Amino acid sequence: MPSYANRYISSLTRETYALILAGGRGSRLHELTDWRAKPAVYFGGKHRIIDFPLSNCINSGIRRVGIATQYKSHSLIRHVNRAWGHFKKELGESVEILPASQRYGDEWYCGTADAVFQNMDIIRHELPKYVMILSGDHVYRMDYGGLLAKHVENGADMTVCCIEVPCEEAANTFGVMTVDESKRVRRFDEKPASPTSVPGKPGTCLASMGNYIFNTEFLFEQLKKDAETEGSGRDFGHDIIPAIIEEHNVFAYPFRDPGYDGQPYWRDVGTLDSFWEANMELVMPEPQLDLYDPSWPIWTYQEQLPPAKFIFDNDDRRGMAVDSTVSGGCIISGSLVRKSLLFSNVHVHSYCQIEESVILPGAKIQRNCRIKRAIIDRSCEIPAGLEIGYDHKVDKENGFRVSKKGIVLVTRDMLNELAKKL
Ligand code: ADQ
Ligand code: ADP
Repeated sequence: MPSYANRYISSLTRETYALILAGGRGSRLHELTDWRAKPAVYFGGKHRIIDFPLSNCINSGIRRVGIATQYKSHSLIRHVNRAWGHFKKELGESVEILPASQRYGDEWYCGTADAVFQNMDIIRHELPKYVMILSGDHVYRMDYGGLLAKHVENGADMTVCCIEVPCEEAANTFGVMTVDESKRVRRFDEKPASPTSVPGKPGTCLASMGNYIFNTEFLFEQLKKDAETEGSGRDFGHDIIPAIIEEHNVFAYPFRDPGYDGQPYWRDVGTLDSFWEANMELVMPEPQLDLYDPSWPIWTYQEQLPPAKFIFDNDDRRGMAVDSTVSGGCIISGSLVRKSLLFSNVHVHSYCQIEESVILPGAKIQRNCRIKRAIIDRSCEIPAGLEIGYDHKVDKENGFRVSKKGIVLVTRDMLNELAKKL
């Protein structure tokens, strides 16, 4: 590679505007997304899901970013303003929230393509050569520079990021594509019941990650055409991609983890089970997602908090956490925490045992609680003596949600209802 290769890529990232789609509800996360959009859901002991695509943009040198929001956006907007509000317009940097505001007609964002269509003038104002459309729903680390370079090298009108996944995982869930030897997309089915396998790899298909690069003018033409098409669902996967693959240069870009030979790390965390599992992976000794890698930091809102504190209580019981992550502001007093993630400001009082659980910020666990394989939502106050995750019949009677794989979700609303019954 010529020595100016990286500068060449940086000129491409500078000419790119990224639009993160963050309007989706994420209904399979149930009550965890009752009051926040999926991209605002907490993840990994310290972050929110949207911090991943945002950090990927910043680390890749893409510093003009819009975030299209719609559903229950207050928590997302607050987080983005606190964590990402310091970019300087004067330096050509900006992270901007683009709420659905009926700027073209009197509809909210009807679909993903409409969320971009309704912001065309804002994007045009930035004069980017490329527009990168990203799903705000996934956890992964990716250098978008390589993707942009490949898009340009291919002479593509549009590029779709893809990843190989088992067909049964993709069925009814992902857009699935077929490509030729040059990786040009020849067929695209949105959420097919029976996905087509990759030639020579039965049972594995090529799924869209919901991340796209477009040449700006090409994108605008397609969005306008789509807006005039009777019956269009105004969605990239259902409508735009299938309509353009015959006549235009649409390429697939396979996502790889640099320095990692196996399956790249990319998690949908769209269900309570996958959310819990992806968090649990992080307390394993060597998780594939390395949040401690200084070369690709995942930025977030860093609240000013005192350090985590572990206390021997009056009965000489040790407060301790093992195989766990514990954030700032936490106090664990005379209790054992194992294989768990404690977000900031969690207080665990004496005689408790917490195992394989995800405890979101500000939760308070009173004395004598036993909690296993649970997700405890933000600011929950778990009353003394409560057992969670030991008997699912009791958990359900208490009004908690038990997932397919037996993970128990507890929210403030559920605890309020339980308190009324007691
Ligand atoms: P889905 O994830 O099912 O499939 P969708 O629900 O439209 O698609 O969400 C895509 C992204 O857009 C999410 O980040 C969501 O938060 C956001 N979003 C949804 N509706 C929105 C709206 N009205 N306004 C703003 N943002 C909105 C897509 C592709 C598939 C691909 C998967 C990968 O369509 O082809 O395989 O992503 O997860
Ligand atoms: P996050 O923890 O994601 O920041 P919050 O718990 O602060 O989210 O909730 C996000 C928004 O939803 C806030 O505007 C909050 O006031 C509102 N909210 C949360 N729970 C309830 C509730 N039970 N009833 C009414 N509004 C709620």
